[in-house]
Amino acid sequence: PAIIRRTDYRAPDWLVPDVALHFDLDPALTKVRARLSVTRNGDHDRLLRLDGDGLVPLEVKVDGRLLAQSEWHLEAGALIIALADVAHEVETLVELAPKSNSKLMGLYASGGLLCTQCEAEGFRRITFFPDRPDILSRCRVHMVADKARFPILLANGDPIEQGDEADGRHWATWNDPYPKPCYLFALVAGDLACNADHFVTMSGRDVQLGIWVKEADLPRTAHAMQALKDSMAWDERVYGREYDLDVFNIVAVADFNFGAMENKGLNIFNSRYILADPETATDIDYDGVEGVVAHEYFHNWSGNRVTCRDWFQLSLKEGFTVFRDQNFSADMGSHAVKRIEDVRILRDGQFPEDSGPLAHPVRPESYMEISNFYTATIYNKGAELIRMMALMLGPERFRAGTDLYFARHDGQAATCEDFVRAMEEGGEIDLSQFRLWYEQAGTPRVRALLSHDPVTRQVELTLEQSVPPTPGQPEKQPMAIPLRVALFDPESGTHHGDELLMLTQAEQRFSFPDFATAPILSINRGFSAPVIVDTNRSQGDLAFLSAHDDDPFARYEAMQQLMVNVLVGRIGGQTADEGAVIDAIRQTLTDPTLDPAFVAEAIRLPSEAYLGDQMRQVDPDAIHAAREALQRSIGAELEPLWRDVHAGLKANGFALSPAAKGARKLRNAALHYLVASGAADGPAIAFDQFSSADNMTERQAALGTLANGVSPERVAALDIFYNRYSADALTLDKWFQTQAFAFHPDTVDLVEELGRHKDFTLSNPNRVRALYGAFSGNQWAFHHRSGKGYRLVADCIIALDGLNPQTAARLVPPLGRWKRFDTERAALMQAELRRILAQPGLSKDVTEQARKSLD
Ligand code: HT7
Ligand code: ZN
Repeated sequence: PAIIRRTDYRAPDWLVPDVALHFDLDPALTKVRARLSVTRNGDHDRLLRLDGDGLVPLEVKVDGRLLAQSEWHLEAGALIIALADVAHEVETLVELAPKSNSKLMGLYASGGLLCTQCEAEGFRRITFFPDRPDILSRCRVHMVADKARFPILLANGDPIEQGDEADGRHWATWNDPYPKPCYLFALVAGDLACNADHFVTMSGRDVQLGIWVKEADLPRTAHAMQALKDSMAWDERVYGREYDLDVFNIVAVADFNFGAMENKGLNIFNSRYILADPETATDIDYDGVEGVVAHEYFHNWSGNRVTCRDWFQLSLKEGFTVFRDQNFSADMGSHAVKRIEDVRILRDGQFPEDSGPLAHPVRPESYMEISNFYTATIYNKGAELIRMMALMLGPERFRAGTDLYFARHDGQAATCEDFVRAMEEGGEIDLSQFRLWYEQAGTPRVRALLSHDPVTRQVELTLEQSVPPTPGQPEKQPMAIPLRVALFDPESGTHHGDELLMLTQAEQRFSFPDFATAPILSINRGFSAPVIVDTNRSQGDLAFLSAHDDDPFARYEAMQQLMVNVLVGRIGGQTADEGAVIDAIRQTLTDPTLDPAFVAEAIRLPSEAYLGDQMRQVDPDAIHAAREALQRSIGAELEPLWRDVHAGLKANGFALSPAAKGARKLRNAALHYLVASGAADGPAIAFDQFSSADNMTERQAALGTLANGVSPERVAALDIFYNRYSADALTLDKWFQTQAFAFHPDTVDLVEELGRHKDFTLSNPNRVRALYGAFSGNQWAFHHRSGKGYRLVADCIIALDGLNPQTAARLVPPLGRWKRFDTERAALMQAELRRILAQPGLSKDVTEQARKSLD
C-alpha cells in the first residue's frame, strides 16, 4: 500500500461548492444519485478525480449529458473524467448494499437503522467525490424510504420539506447552509423515538435539540440531554461560541467503530456514550457520556466551522477539542480529580505509544491508513500541547488567541501552524521553539536535581532534558518545557510562590535565594508538561509532599512515586520498606479536609502497565506478585480503617452529585483493599455489596473485586450478573470486560472460552473491545508466558480483519511492545505479528500496524 506524506500536500485541482444528493434507501439495495457543481481551481488542464471505494458508476453525466463508457475510467477506485471548461455539473448514480457493510464505514445498517460514518474516508464508499477535508461544499440531501420501517429520516443541517408517496414510502429533504468537508456528511433512517428539548442561545435563537434512540431506551437519555445543554452554555461562556443551526440532533447506534462522530447538526454516537441510568451505567459511564457529548458538540466550532486542511492536521481539531472537553468536565465536577484522571489516561495510553514502534509526532509526517492515526498521541498529547500554550499565555491572552483563530479561520480548512500562529499573535508570545512539540515524537525526560548551600542560603535547581529517539527521528532538539515549581519548607509545611519555569535548553540552572534550610521540591505541578520527571527526592520528601503539597496533582504524584519506588525496588529483588506507603495511605484516608474522590485516586496503587513502563525489561509475573503483595499488606495493616470507610460511606439512596460519586469511588476502593487483605469475610462483604447495590457503580466494582479471586461468590455473582443483563448489550459488555480484566490465574483460558460464548460476536466493535481490548490491557494475563494470550489476540485480529479492518487494527499495538519483554515472550509476540502479516488479502489498516510493530 502507498505511503501518504505530509509534504506532498497540494491544493485541490477542482472544487465542489455545491452538492445535491438523492438517496433511495433500502438495506439491501440503496441508490445514490449525486449532482456536483465543480469548478476548476486555478489555471491547469488536469482531469477531475472523484474518489470512490468499491463503487461502480451506473451512470455518469456532465452538464446533463450521459457519458459513454469511453469518456470516463476508474483508477484505484476513483472516477476520472476530462472536463473542458471552468465549471460543470457532474452527476453519478451508484448502488450500495448497506446491510452487507461490515466495515461500518460509509452507509451501513445497525439494529434496523441505516446510518453513515464518513470520517476519515467513508464518504467515498457512498458516492464518487473528492474525499479530502479541504473541499468544502454546501449540501442538500433528499431521502426516500419505506415509511413503516424508516419513519424518521435525518440528515445534516435544517429540515426543509417532507412528504408521503403513494406506495407506502415517504421522503424528506434537508439542507445544510454551511460549507463543509464530506467527512462531516451524515444521514440516519429508522424507527426512532426522540427526547426533545430546546436551548436558547446567547443571541436569543431557539434551537431544537433531539436525542434519537430506540423507544425502549428513551428513559436512558436524560443525562446526555443535560450534558448537551451544559456544553452549549459552557462554549458560549468560556469561548464565546454560539450554535449556528436551528436544530441539533444526536442519534445513538449500537454498532460503531469509535466513540461518536461530530457530523454537522447530526452527531452519531456509539450508544454507550448516550445511554445511562443508575441500573446499568457506572459513574465512569456517566462521566463518559458527559465528556463525549461535550466533545462532539465542541467540534461544531473546533472541527466543523474551522476544519483541517489535510489529515496530518488531525490534532488541530482533536487535540483542541479534547482540551476543551477536559476543561468542561473539570468545571462540571472536580478540577483536581479530572486532572489526575486525564494524566492517568495519558500515561496508560499515550506514553507507551510514544515509547514504542508506533510512536509518531502530534502532527505526523506520513501514513498508510489514516484510521490508524486516531491515536492517544493525536488526541491526548495534542490536548496537552494546547494546555501548555494556555498555561504559558494565561487565561486572557489564551482567549484572545482562540478568538483570533476562530475569527481568522471560520469557514476554512486550517493547519496546526495556523493555530500556533493565532496563539502567537493573539497571545503576544513567541512560540518558535514550542513548535517542536508538533514535530518531535517521544516523551521528554527531565532530570531535576535540587541542591542547597547553607552558607549562601542559596537553592539551585538543575534541570536536564532529553527526548528519546523514535522511529525515523534518531536525533532530537531540546524542547520548550513549562514546569510549574514550588519549594516547600519542611518545618512550616508551606512554600513561597508557585513559579512557572521555562526549560528551553538541554541543561539549565535556576537559583532561588534565601533558604535557611533545604526545601523540598514540588515539580511539574498540575502536570504542567507531558514529560517524565526524575528527581533526587527521598522517600521522606515524597511522604512529606503526599501529606502537605497544596497542588492536588503534585500531592497525588508524590504518593504514586512513593508507591512506585517501593514496588520497583521489590520487583528488582530489594527489600523496599512498605511502611512509608502504608503511613501515607493512613494519613490520606483520615484527613477530613480531603475530597473522598481525591482520596480514592491518591490511595490507588499504580497499574501493572505503569510499573512495567518504569522498568527496562517488563517482568509481568514479578510486577503482579509485588503489586499483589503490597496490596495485601495495605489491606491487612489498615483493615479496621477499610471496614469503617466501607460501612461509613454506604449511601441512603442514589444520587449523581459529585459528593455521592466521590463517596462511591472511595467506598469501592475500601472494598477492594478489604478483600485484598485476605480477611475471611471479604468475599461475603463484596457479594453483599454486589447483591444489595442500587446502582451499577457499586455492583460492577464488587463484581470486579470478586472476579479477581477464586471464591464461590465469584461464580455466583458472574452468573447472577449474566442472567440479569444478558438482554442488554451495553451491560453484557461489562460481563465480558470484567472477566477479561480479572487478575485470575485462568484468565487466558476464560477469555478463550468467552470468545466461543454464544453472546460473543465479531460484528459489534463494543463486544470485541470488551473482550479482546480489555484482555490485551491486562498485562499479567495477556503476557502469560505460554504465549497463549498473544495467540488469542492474533486469532481475533485475523478473523476480524475481513469484516472490520479498522477495529482489527486497533488490537495490534499491544503485540508490538515485544522489545520491552524477555527474549521468549518477544519471540512469541513477533511470531504472531508475522503470522498476521502472512494472511492473504490483509487490509492496509492491519498491514501498517503489524509491519511497523515488527520494526
Ligand atoms: N472525529 C471522530 C472520529 C471518528 C472516527 C475515526 C475513524 C473511524 C471511525 C470514526 N468515528 C468517529 C470522533 C471524535 O473525535 O470526535
Ligand atoms: Zn473529536
